[in-house]
Amino acid sequence: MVATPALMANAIRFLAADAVEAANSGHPGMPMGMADVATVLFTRHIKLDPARPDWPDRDRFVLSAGHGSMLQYAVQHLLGYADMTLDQIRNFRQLGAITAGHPEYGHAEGIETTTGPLGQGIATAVGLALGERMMNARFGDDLVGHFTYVIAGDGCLMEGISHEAIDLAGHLKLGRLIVLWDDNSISIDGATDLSTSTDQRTRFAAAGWDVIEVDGHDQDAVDAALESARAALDKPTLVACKTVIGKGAPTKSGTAKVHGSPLGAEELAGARKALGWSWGPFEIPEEALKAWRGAGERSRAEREAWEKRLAASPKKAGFEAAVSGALPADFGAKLGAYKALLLEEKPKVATRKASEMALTAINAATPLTIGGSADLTGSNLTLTKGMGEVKPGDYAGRYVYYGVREHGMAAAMNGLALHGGFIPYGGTFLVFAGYMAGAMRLSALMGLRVIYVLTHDSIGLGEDGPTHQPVETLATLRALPNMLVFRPADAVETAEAWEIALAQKNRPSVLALSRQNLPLLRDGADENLTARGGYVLREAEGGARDVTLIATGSEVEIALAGAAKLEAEGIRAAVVSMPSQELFAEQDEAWQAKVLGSAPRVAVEAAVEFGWSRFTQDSRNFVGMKGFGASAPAGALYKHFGIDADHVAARAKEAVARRARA
Ligand SMILES: Cc1ncc(C[n+]2csc(CCOP(=O)(O)OP(=O)(O)O)c2C)c(N)n1
Ligand SMILES: [Mg+2]
Repeated sequence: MVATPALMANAIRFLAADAVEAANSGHPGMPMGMADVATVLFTRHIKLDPARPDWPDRDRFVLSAGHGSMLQYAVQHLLGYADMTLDQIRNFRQLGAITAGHPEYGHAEGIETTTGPLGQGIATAVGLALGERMMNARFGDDLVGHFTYVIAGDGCLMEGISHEAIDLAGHLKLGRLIVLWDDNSISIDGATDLSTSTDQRTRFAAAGWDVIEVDGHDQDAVDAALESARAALDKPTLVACKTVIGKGAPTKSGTAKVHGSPLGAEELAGARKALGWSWGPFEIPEEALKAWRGAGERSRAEREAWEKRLAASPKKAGFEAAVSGALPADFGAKLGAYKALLLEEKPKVATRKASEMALTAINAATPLTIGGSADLTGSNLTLTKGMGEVKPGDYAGRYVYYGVREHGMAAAMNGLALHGGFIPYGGTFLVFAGYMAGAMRLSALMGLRVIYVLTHDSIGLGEDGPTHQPVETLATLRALPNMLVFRPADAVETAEAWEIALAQKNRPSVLALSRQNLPLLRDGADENLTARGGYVLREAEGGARDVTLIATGSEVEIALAGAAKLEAEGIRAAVVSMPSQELFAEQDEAWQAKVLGSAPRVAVEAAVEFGWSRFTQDSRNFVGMKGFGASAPAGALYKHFGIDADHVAARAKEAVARRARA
């Protein structure tokens, strides 16, 4: 017997519903509603080979509606991904299983990105689709030509980030991006008309998308829609799939009740009856499994032909190097030469300028870096000569004008990093990290090499005032696991921070950079001291330390001035530059003890104290901000908020006196 398309879709429905039932938690509604659409997509259109899940020219699939994770796991099992066993599905949502509550990048083959925070998937997919076009521009149609498919729900389209993503994708004419919208008019609180009246079709069309509407349970209609979406390559396509959430559940389908809880034994039995499914939990009829596995082999010949083309291609070495993400062998030497030049020339520049100088060397030394900014190119100094702009329909350039879309930019950078072939970096003001927090969190959770160039890093930006002056931002970023935060003090530390960020395989970085000029403080660059996180920049003279001053970025200069004042009064002060708390925390105890010393410690940073006590062990030992900044020239603000050599010396003396009394 040959499996009907309906039977194949029901295999998804019951794997999902039974797994949710077994876990006693999860979301059956979405997989049951989108089972027909997924069956068409995965058995008739998508190009992938479960035997080679990392085939670089595979189509990318993103389950933006990540709560419907069981749809993805069911499909992967049915297609024949070796790691997605029936046991894994039986253990849905259990500790140690690859079938987590939401799809987690790195847990199972075929999961191209972590989703769950609604809207992230569709926005990440923009980066995946852009990465495809950019790789195509570099390596040609022979090696690169794939689609990015997204399943998004009502929630994804309500999220603000979807606006940025849709707008950017439409503008860039990402014609190989196809979004399948689970248009079921239901979210958690009930019908979507409780909270939205937007005509999504008009919205997407206005952003430059093709829009197709289809009955999401008519498999042939979905097939025809995908056929035409794939043929129209000049614009991205939205396929609005009208579906019934929880399709098949006799009393709960079409309602919010089926969104996020197990059906319950009675309802599940009713669904079996309604859909004519006579098999038990986790049982798949042989003909359905056979048909699915056959579908899983659909693209094998294409993959083999692609491998032959790669083997014969003159671009093979370049392609493989790009996909590996490795920096060229001479990269370190080139950056070393640049650092040596800094020591000769001793430039007094803002660290944002130092970053631009470093990028000039970096972008010439590797083709992998892709720059960009959320409409602050001239402020972030992220564009270097000759990068060329990424334009609609022309993707050969290396610089993306992301527009005023910080969150969309961060998610797109995640997509570029996930796609492979690129090291994305992008700029905005440090204070707007809050606007992209959702995507930055996913960079860190997924362990992606994405580099955030965040300038105007304190009250030092001056006149723009407190809306633009970060005070809490460094602390929030430092609290984010797996994110490296750098606040370099001069041009050498800035170059070192770039070198470390680029060398990371499994974590993103933030470079917090000053608007104001800073002197060159380092007199050597043989060892990358920023890699130590913190180091003694200036040891106390003439005997053991009385106090250790710890500072970052623009305040290292101030700490040095404070140390000089103290010295004049006979108090021996060492100055520690700590460009990265995370890297310092990773050093061995001996290094940490040597750097921090046993004398009282005072931290100096033009931000809130939060987090510094773990190094100073006394929250009073701090010179920095207590609240928001103000609008005035930078010099006046530093004076007004008491971040200067006098206050550093005063706090240090208090700390020394307290220690003496103790
Ligand atoms: C950013 C974010 N906010 C809230 C949630 C919690 N949440 C999960 S699913 C959902 C409703 C989604 O509705 P829809 O996309 O229509 O999914 P459906 O109910 O149709 O499956 C919400 C609010 C989330 N996962 N992410
Ligand atoms: Mg919905």
